[in-house]
Amino acid sequence: MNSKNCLIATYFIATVISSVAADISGKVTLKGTPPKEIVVQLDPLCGKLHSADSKVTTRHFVVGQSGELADVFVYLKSEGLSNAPKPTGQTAVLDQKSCLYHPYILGLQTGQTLVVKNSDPVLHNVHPSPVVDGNKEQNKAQLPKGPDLKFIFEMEEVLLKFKCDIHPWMFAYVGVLSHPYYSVTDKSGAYTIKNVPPGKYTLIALHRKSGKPLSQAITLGENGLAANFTIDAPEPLK
Ligand SMILES: [Cu+2]
Repeated sequence: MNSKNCLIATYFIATVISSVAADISGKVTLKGTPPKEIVVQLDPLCGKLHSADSKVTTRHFVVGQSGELADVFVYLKSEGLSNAPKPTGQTAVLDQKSCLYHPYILGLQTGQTLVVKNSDPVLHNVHPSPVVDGNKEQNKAQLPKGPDLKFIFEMEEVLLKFKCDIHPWMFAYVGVLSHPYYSVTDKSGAYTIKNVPPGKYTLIALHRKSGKPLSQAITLGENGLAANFTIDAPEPLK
């Protein structure tokens, strides 16, 4: 093989290797009875956006009939992932609807744009409150159905709190990671982390109100992997 062909072959092999990727998926279940949610006292403007007979509560434990636990942030520990792909230009979206943030928990990559929308006929105040140096605290008013706001964070922070200073019940939490390998469980407790290169990792499941995150050492092959977690409900306060 001459040097030119050798170079082409090397490029081809490198491309094939880097294109092998697999999914990590599974379910998260809550064991035990979650604490009762607290009814939120809305102000009159936000109250009008909900039907009179519906009660708005905190969203700490969103649990299905068989313990399926939503809003668990499942992600890979960043060790060994310094060569992970950078954000592709696709944005993440956080919306304000009926005076609540949607979603409640979401993931974001460092350097990726988070678009915050206001779908409400109500003024909101978007106040990301990071605690990690290098992530900027900001506080921006957003007019009723006003233009989108955009935020970028440069440092990992799990979880970074968003709040609204006008409506003290409004919170969202953003898992900011330096790589794109994260997911949030849906109402069936299911998550999928897509297109991960094969390797050894630490997989972490974090539910904001359940104490310590759980972790599993995993070895991901080309065929993907299933990994489930069971999270204990916190002990009731005595
Ligand atoms: Cu608000």
